[in-house]
Amino acid sequence: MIEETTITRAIAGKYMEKLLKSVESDVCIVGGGPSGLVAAYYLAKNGFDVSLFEKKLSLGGGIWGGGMMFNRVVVQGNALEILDDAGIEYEKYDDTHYVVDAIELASGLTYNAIKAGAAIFNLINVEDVMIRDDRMAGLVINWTAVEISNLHIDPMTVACKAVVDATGHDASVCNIVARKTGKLSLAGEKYMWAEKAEEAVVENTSEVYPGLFVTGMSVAAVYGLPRMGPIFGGMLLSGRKVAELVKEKLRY
Ligand code: 48F
Repeated sequence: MIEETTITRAIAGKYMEKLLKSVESDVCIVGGGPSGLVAAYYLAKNGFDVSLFEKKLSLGGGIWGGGMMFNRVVVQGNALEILDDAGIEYEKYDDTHYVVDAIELASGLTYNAIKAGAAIFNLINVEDVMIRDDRMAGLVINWTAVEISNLHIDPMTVACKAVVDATGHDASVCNIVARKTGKLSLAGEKYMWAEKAEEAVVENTSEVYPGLFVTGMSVAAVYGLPRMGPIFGGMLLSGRKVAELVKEKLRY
């Protein structure tokens, strides 16, 4: 027999279980766009406790709309391995460019991150950070609905050993750390130049403050790199690289 109150108990109880487990994680990823989801996938697959916080209802960030609402994106050949790992299909356009269905990319990366073991929370906004002894110690979180409705409600906190800023053009976490510590400065994203941007984003994916790593378009915001539009290989490769960097860091 179906009981409405059982449904309530099941949802509330299981959600709390997941949230309580994420009060302390190895890695907190902020933002569920392509770079954050790829980072979550590789870190979880390597056995790390990963919690990912996304402020919007859906995961996938800037993937869904493709280029100008044509829901296809381009990925270059050197990133196909990541699509293969995720079981996402692509079609060759020429020797450099491959075309991917934006919906399949967004949902495929999300599905794989969850299946690898990452705990994903949507509708939660990261509004501040915790720092101890000049090192990232965790995040300050609140419901996005609280932010939108401008309610005066205090947030809560989660602890972790490393934070990944995967918030895209906003570079939200880096901006907070810059403003509150004075130990990081953001050069700001530059004009469109896809070829240069794609390479530079991956090259500059790095730890920018002790325990704070940057991936995806946040890298461009921190290092003053050009933008690239609807080509996503750099985002995928940056996500995989940041997972490697965090893995190395947490080993010691
Ligand atoms: O913007 P987004 O897709 O970031 P990305 O992984 O990829 C960029 C590309 O989509 C595209 C591009 C390159 O081809 O130019 O724009 O760098 O995803 C970032 C996610 O972070 C969420 C935001 O809603 C989005 O889904 N986000 C931003 N700030 C916060 C946040 C925050 N403070 N708390 C939680 N989530």
